[in-house]
Amino acid sequence: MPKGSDLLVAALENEGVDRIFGIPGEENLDVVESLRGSSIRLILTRHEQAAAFMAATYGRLTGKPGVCLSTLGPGALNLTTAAAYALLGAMPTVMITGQKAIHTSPQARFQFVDVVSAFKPLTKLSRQIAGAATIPTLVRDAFRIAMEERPGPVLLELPEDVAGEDGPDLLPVPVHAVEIPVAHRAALDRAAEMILAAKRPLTMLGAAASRPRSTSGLAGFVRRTQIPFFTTQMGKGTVPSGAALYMGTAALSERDYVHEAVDRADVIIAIGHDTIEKPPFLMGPKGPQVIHVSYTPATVDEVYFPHAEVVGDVGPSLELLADRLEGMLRNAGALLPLREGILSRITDRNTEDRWPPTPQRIVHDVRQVIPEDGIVALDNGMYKIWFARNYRTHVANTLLLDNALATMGAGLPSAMMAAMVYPERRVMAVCGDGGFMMNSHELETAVRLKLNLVVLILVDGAYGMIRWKQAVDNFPDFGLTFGNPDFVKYAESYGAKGTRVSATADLIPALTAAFDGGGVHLVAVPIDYSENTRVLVDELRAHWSGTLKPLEEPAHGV
Ligand SMILES: Cc1ncc(C[n+]2csc(CCOP(=O)(O)OP(=O)(O)O)c2C)c(N)n1
Ligand SMILES: [Mg+2]
Repeated sequence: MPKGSDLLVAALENEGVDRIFGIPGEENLDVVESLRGSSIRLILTRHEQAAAFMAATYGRLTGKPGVCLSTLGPGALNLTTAAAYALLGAMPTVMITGQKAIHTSPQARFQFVDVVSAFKPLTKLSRQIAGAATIPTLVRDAFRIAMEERPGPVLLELPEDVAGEDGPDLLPVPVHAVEIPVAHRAALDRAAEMILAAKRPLTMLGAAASRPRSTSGLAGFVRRTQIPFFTTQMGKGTVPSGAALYMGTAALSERDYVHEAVDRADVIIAIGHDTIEKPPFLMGPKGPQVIHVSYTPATVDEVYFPHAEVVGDVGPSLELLADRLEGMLRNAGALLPLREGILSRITDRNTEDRWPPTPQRIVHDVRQVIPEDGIVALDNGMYKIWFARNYRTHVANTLLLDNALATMGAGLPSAMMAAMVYPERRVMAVCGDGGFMMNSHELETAVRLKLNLVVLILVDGAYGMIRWKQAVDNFPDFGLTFGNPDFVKYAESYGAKGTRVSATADLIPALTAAFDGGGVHLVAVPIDYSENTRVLVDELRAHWSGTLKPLEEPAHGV
């Protein structure tokens, strides 16, 4: 007779799960034993948060839920930040937590936390499994909910006695494919009419455009309409071969160079925009007409209130929309003349060799050593704005950043997951010296898993982004600096390799050597953050107040 944990593991195998990340506690020991005889690999991490970041990133990259495991109380609570990361970032994830026995209470309330309630606001579904017989259906439902648009995390709590109890000999619930309906004809006609009437149309690719299932239809839409596009931070890289129509990435909400185009657009086709992202532009009463194209209807917000919606499976719906537009858009390229001005200003100073290197130079050099399909996973810090703005991408999900929860600590685990999913590609984590230290212990996991991974640490001895905001807001410089370990020795103590870059010209050779050498290799480089204020405040302010020569007006259609 199978016990509860056997039914759970059989149900997970049925979902195609091949690895589970986490740290078991005594309440999970039945599950661990069932895993021992299964096809699923248990991958231990050094903190539950990292396990859940990895599981969420698996979901983000594959569209199928990643799975993580923890004990009750303290272990489960360590999953909370990553649950929020998966919820805000729409990453399918299944979290399995242990719990005290529910039929008897031999340990009274020791370590008891109401985990199911704690996770209600952090998940799409948070449930206790109260009996072994319900396991096959609950697991199937959990995976369905985690994957379904809008994807996100689900928590299943398996109490110790339910895991150990004999259950009926049930088969898992078979998995079948589910297609998402395509947008309604009336919605497509309405959207087409607005786009055909536009004088200066612009497409925007948002977070949901990066879903693995989205990306093929998008490229076709861009190619067939020839409307230029910009992206949000999480929508980067979704249009292969669309480079000639790329206008930039909106890393700031307003008054960056890309807003030269955004502010002139009269119709914006917002594909996959999710208002969980920091706004890529601010809608106002006199702004452009916005058409929301996504899997789910728009959430209306103060700065996002679309005028029309095309709701349905994004790829096929865009194909139908392109059918109505192809060859009929006289003004498709009206904003294109702005492109060169915008992009050349973005790349300003990116080959300057001052020491320490500028953020622009670091982004430039990283791009040189990462092939088109290579993956850069960012932690959260000031450099994220520079990478979002300056790092050009040609393949979906090749710049993994978190512009939703924007948590520190996810950079290294998400890069580790990318290296596991794509062992044949180059993968690099880029972290600040603050964010790296939040999960730096996972270097041990990365070494143990024999991953090939380069970890680039940008050293400023500070929580730089907050320090910068403090300065911009005219507060005195106070309270945001810290000391660092010797990063090279630190890496070596984990069995990884380490390099300290001490001249700007050495960065590319150091990164290249790190990739060529294989294994886990940490590269530490200082960064000159004086550019933050020089560009992101002074230069942009001067530009928009007219002391710099404004970009040329588009040649026609404006
Ligand atoms: C878990 C978490 N804590 C705090 C913050 C607020 N925060 C955002 S960026 C930042 C500083 C990041 O410092 P570092 O990683 O060194 O990057 P830097 O900006 O210095 O390049 C902080 C504290 C956050 N986003 N997430
Ligand atoms: Mg820092």
